[in-house]
Amino acid sequence: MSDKPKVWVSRPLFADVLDYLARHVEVEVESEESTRTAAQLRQRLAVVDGAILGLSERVGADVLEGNNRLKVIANLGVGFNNLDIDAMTGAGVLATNTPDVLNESVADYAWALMLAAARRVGAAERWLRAGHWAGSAMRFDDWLGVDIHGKTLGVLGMGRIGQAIARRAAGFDMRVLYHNRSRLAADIERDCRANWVEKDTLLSESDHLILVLPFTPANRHAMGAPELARMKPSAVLVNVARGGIVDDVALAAALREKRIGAAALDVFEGEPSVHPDLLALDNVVLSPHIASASEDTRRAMALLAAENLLAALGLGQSAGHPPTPLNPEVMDRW
Ligand code: 8YV
Repeated sequence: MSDKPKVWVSRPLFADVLDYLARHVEVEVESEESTRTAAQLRQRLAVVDGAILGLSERVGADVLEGNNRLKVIANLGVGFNNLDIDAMTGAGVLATNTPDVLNESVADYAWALMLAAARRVGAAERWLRAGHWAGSAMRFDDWLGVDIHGKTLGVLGMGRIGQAIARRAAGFDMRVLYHNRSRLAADIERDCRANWVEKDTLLSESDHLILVLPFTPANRHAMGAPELARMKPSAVLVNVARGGIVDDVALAAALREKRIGAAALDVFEGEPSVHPDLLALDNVVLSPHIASASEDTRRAMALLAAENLLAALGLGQSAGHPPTPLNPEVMDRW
């Protein structure tokens, strides 16, 4: 039997990242991503020193109960609403996430969704693939979308990803408004060419509104029926943040009744299920939570998670100093 620490990786990862881990620890990796109950997770985590998990694994006090071995959970994502940080701190387990390495790729993808929804790329492609183009008399005023250039971009949640989204707007000659609990420093606002406004103003003035808020209980349904009602009837709404920030049923109703123009969603309440009301609509672009999924970025996220995991176990090139800890105070108690 190996005397190396033992770690569990809950889904397939890049081979070179697994090789890096295997140089230092005994690794058990799942060959596919699957949903586990709290009891299954508790069992799995009871026999390892560390784990790399993803957003579909929820870790709370119930999962950690009686576990005296586990030291670290490295989450594959910047968001960590799947982890109960207080419960982890109470149990002496370090939590880490993967900030920054994904900012630019998520910003790229938010733009891809905004462009696709505004110019009806998904619906047009479905129509073409269904064979409707050949043989149809296409009209000059068919397939009209709304412009992006010269319009007003709104960003709700102006952290590092929000700022990366805003900076891209200069190339499209857009006016940029944002709302955040706290206003950004003047030099960052200048760099992003963005102006802070109240949330109501953001809702009513944005032609295109991108949500980049972290999920907290207070942000649940931050975009519900009352907020949607304030938007322009031509507006495009994009969510690359978290399911649950938008009330999906209220959004589907607003899209169906053309109270807003279009939407694009990468995240959903209760994902991987998508509400049937959304699936029934043509003016919404839907994607399966892939905003960070570029080759380079997913690799960088996996490597950062691996580095965090090893460092917490006193191994690897950052031994003892996990690069991006969420509750570093637990390390004082080890
Ligand atoms: C996911 C994300 O981690 O970083 C986050 O918070 O939501 C994404 O990058 C990724 O899609 C894997 O589920």
